[in-house]
Amino acid sequence: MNRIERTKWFLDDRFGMFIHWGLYAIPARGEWVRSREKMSVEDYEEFFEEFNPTNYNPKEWARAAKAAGQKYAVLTTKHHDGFCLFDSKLTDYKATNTPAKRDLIKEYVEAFREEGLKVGFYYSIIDWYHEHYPAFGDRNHPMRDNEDFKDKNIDFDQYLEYMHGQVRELLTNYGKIDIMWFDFSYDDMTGEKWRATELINMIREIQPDIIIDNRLGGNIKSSNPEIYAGDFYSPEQIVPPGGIVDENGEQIPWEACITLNDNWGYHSKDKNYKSPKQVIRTLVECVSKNGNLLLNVGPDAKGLIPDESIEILEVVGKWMRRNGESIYGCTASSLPKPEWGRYTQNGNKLYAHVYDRGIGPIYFAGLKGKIKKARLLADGSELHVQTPWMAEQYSDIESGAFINLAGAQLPDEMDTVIELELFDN
Ligand code: FHN
Repeated sequence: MNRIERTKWFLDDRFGMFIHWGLYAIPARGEWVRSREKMSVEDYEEFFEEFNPTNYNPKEWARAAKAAGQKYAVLTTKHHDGFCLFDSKLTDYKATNTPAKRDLIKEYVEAFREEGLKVGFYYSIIDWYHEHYPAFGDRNHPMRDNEDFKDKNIDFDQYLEYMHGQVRELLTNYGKIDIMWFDFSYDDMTGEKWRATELINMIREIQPDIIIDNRLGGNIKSSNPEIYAGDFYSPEQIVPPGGIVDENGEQIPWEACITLNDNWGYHSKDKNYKSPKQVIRTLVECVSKNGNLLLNVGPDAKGLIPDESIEILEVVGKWMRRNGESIYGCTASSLPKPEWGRYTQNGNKLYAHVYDRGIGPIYFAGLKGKIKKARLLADGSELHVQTPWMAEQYSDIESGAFINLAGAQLPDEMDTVIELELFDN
């Protein structure tokens, strides 16, 4: 399979759930708490000894994702702190050795598969726990300034054996995995520093159809990318203004990963949540630029997704139930972005995402004589294409078409979608 074949389902599904969860949910100050506070592994140990998410039920997570219209999920199997949510045979620093005594990844995979979602694994190639991962002088390591770590004997190959071995475990022990989400390369810690070619060859041997992000390094935008440059680009906390194309101007798969508040991992004081409208319009913007949205939740130490996140996902899901056809299987339209919102398209179905009601009819530049029929997507109700009185005297109607919307306000102020069936060319 080549990248286009491998990523077809991914580009159809468009919308996934990112889940950042681990020991850092107990201090509840985000997943970088050890680095930010230069916390020793000894000080962090209390969380290992305490971790027991008694309310962890991944079936609930899966149902919330499905109800939100998310088609796949990516869960942290190990974040930078090195704590493994899965029963790795290569370390004792794992959930099965905490009071939880559970393989949290096994339960996640089974629950999300049961709900019909595809499953992905996030795996941090950075590891602040492993003794042979560089610490003193590293850009991010919690012990980067600690002189006690200055003369440590680091045999990075021992770390790489561990890292490659864990990836093998993850892709061997949990059935078919759909996405491998590595995170992240930096400075000279990139590409073959990770023995990335060897890693990818091993992955492709075990799970040939799996898709992989671009954070092992290399240049996915090259016309001849390295084998480890990835299947999709992974912009973070941003929707790339012009989408993402390779050096030949060809579209490449991309997925924007975005938090609901300002933290990936649980942060009890971070109440700066985005609105459902912002989430819906971000998803539409991604699709209108040929991209996906991976929307993050950070469950708490008990294993519950924060109520604020659940409430946002419920509103998004309600919109998706009525308007999901304008997302799934859709891509950018060749039409320029209209003043009142955005377009997404799927074959001869053009979806007009109207954000600004304006007054009078909605104007569709370039679509004169091209619209076979128009419907309000949410309820299927008929809309009429008609040129208003005198319009020919004062508007550019050489190319445009008008559709009347009843009422001064939009039916859905978050995003009113008009489905335009176009005549076949
Ligand atoms: O450092 C990580 C961060 O904790 C989080 O996992 C994000 C998600 O893509 N990736 C890295 C950079 O922010």
